[in-house]
Amino acid sequence: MSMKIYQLNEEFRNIVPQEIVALQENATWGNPKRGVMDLPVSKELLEEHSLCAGCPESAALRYILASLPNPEDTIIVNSTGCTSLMFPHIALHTVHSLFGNQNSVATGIKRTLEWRFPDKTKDVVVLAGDGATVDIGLDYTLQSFFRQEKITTICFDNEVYANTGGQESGLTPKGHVFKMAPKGKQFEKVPMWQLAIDSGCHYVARLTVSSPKRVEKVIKEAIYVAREVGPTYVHLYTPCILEIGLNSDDGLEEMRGRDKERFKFFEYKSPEAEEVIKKYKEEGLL
Ligand SMILES: Cc1ncc(C[n+]2csc(CCOP(=O)(O)OP(=O)(O)O)c2C)c(N)n1
Ligand code: SF4
Ligand SMILES: [Mg+2]
Repeated sequence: MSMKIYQLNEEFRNIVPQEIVALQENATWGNPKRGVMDLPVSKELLEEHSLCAGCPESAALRYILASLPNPEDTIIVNSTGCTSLMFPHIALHTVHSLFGNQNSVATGIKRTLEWRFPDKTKDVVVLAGDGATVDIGLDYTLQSFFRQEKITTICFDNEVYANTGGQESGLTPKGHVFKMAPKGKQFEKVPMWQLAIDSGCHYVARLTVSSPKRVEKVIKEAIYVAREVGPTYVHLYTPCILEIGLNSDDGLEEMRGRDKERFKFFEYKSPEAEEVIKKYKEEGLL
């Protein structure tokens, strides 16, 4: 690793996945201008992850990891679900929290780091599925917004409880039928991005992960605003190709279709957030 946090044991150099060797040799850590353009030479999520082949969650995480401005001092708090299958395969500080508790755990970590390292920048990012963020964890998610915690919350919305076999979630659209929701969803999709604005988030974005550059812009803005102002929320459509019956190479087309309708790019910035974004643009970091 460029920041010498992870060191490759030389005796294993010939047998570890070559991506680990590439990561040690080419990692972009320490360069705040790093981004998705670096992915051809260096990527933190190994190809041998245990998600379904072609799952858009893996592409989304790859883009996010490439876009973190400060990966060596970033802690990602995750929750149970398909997203948690990726974390054993990445080179970054992560915490796996009990399902739904992720924003409370992140709050404790952020506050402790600010107290322990007052002169250092430490970014805390929550990354969890729709079930964890909006159903079982909704209270903890919103309470962290009300308290103005300086953390970024990213929801991977695949509109279903994928990891447990296809139950409907609050983010399933009305009428959708899943294996374990055979009658079809009876009520509307929860407008989580609007709840985030109403609950005090300073930067909110809703998008699919069809465009890596757009994901990079959103993640950087969300992290810089959380660092300086308060809570930020990013809502990403990462369809579960398995549960909606698509092939492994259909995820991108599915997202492009949704770009034009219910996941049309949407962004909200508070006046304080606008100021921070302007400052980082002037510094050439956005
Ligand atoms: C406290 C607790 N309650 C319930 C579960 C069972 N559980 C595991 S994953 C999951 C659903 C995850 O759905 P989501 O957050 O949407 O993530 P996805 O798998 O769709 O990425 C549930 C209910 C659990 N592991 N722990
Ligand atoms: S079950 Fe769905 S969300 Fe989970 S890894 Fe497979 S495609 Fe991705
Ligand atoms: Mg889900």
